[in-house]
Parts: sequence; structure tokens; C-alpha cells
Amino acid sequence: MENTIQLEELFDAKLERGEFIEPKDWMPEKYRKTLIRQISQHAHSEVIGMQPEGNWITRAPSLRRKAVLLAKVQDEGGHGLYLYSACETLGISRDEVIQQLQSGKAKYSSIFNYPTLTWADMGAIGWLVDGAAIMNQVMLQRTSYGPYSRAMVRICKEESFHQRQGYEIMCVLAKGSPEQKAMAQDALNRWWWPTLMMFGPKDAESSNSAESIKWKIKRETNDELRQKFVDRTVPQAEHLGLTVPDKDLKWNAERNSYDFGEIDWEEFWNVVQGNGPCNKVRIENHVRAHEEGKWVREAAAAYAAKKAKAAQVQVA
Ligand code: BYC
Repeated sequence: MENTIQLEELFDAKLERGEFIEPKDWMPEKYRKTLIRQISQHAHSEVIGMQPEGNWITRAPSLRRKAVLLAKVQDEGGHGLYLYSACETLGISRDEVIQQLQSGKAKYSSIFNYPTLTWADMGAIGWLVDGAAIMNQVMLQRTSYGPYSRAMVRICKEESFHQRQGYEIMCVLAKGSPEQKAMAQDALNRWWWPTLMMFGPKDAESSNSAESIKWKIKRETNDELRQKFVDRTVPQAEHLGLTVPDKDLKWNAERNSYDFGEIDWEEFWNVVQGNGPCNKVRIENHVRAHEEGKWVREAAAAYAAKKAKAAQVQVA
């Protein structure tokens, strides 16, 4: 019988060789807890993220736009399901993670606590929010936990399409009438800073990063990913003829990167702690939808139980 030290050495050696940790492998308790925290937060973000965009399905400007938005919002629900399934492999039930979300114990991405005021916000979310999500998720495809990594591979393919559909909306608005261009600029003004906040606190203040990087759960730090996002996105804004709302934004030839202004960290923590413009309504909507879906869950469970019983009778 192996003791904990031997098991830990085997675990570390696996990480060192770049192999995946799988659900039945031994893992340190803190590794398991960190993954449950991050994967459930990620799943909640996908599902809560359906609300700001769902808000515009009935008001999309054309049938084509409506069909595309509807499909995108459904994709986000699907991403939530992959991620909840990955999370369950770590020994926590779906009910428990949902309970943690609804009670405020579990977080979800701060970005989804901002309102979607105009149609241009659908463009800005696809372009910026999905763009930031991809930046983070490309790295997560190589995360050390097998089920999380495999979920991310599927999700990234769809997120790339989401980002492009958002950018295409922005292109049409930016090249449209002066009113449409102003609407696109206004959306960029409102979504830019909250998008930069998606990457989390500065490295120096990120309580989980060092351990997550040691365990290869995260492969890059919050600041590294944020910088990559800025470097990739600023030229896209220029191509649109829009202005990034940051007076300190400047190309730094020495670093071969953009310097950019300071994030309002007080606003970030305020939103994370539940006091953003839409935190309350997002959770209220989730609680209501969950309650209304109770009969579906009960019917599915009853059907599964009936099938299992029939299979038992056949075996007997
Ligand atoms: N919002 O030590 P840190 C999408 C928390 S949705 C809220 O750096 P970590 C989409 C953090 O949890 C995709 N909380 O943490 C859907 C921690 O608190 P706890 C969203 C945040 O985990 C619909 C504390 O602050 N993507 O694509 O090392 C439509 C200290 O932070 C935030 C994901 O969820 C935040 N922004 O790194 C469109 C990616 N940032 O838990 C699009 C998965 C930090 O210790 N998650 N906190 O109490 C991650 O990659 C990491 O968890 C983070 C944070 C980079 C977010």
C-alpha cells in the first residue's frame, strides 16, 4: 500500500511529464478543491452569461441576427453543461455547485454583472468578452486535469466563432451611419475596462495563481493574459476606426507591447463581492429558472430510474 508521500511523488512526476491527471488518479486535496472552485466558477459564468445576451434575442435587428444570437446563447448553455460534468468528476454533485452559486458562496465572472443597454453590446460582448475568454481558455486547453482540458478544446472552437460574430456586428455598426458608429463607440467605452477585469486581480494580488501555476492548472498568469489581450485587441479597434477609452494606452517599442492605464480595482472588487449593477437580478433570474425547471429534472430522474429497473428485470 503506497503512503501519501509516494502518491504525491507519483502525482508530481505525472505533472512533470506533462501527463493529464484523471478522475480516478490520486490527487492532493487542495488540487481537487482548487479545480472544483475554478471549474464551477467557469461553468456558472457560462450559464449566467446567457442572461445579458438573452436579453436581446427578442430585439435582434433581423431574423438572421436573431438566429445567430439564439445559437450563441445556446452554445453558452452547452459550455456550462460540459463544465458542470467535468466538475462532477471531482466528487461534487451538480446540486451542491448550484447551491453554492445561488447562495453567493461561489463566484462567477464579474463581467456578467453589467447591463446590455443597446444592440451594439451584442457586438462588444462577442468581440471583447468572448475574445478575452478565448485568450484565457486557449491556455486552459493544456490544463493538467484531463476532463477540464477536453471540455476546453470543444469550447474554444465555439468561442472563436462567437468572437468573430461579435466583431462582424461591430464592423457593420462602425461602417454604418454616424448614429450606428456612435453606438459602437459607446459599447466599447462601457465594455473595455470590465473586460480587462475578467483576467482577475494583478499577479501580485492573485491569491491562487502561484499554486495553480505550480500544478499546471493555469499555464499563464492573469497579467500575462491581460497584456496579450490588449496587444491583440487594440489593432482590431483601430481597424474599426474606434477609440479605446484609455488615455494612457501607448505602444511601447522596447517591450513590443502596449502600455495601458490602471484598472479601477475598487470597482472590480465591488462587483466580485456582489455589488455590481446586475448581481442581484442575475441570481434572482437563475433561482427562478431553476425552480421552474424542477419538474423537468424530476421527470428525467424518474425516467432514468424506470429504465434502470427494466434493465435489472431483464438481467434477472
Ligand atoms: N470575476 O487568485 P485569483 C464566457 C476571484 S464565460 C469574479 O487570481 P484564480 C462567456 C477568484 O475566483 C468564461 N471573480 O483567482 C459566456 C478568487 O476568488 P476565490 C469565463 C474573480 O482562480 C457567455 C479571487 O478573485 N471564464 O466565456 O487563480 C457569454 C482572486 O483571484 C474574477 C472563466 O471563468 C473575475 N473576473 O484566477 C460570453 C475562466 N477574477 O475563488 C462569454 C476560468 C478573479 O479564491 N477561470 N476572481 O474566492 C479562471 O481562469 C480563473 O479562475 C480566473 C481567476 C483567471 C478568473
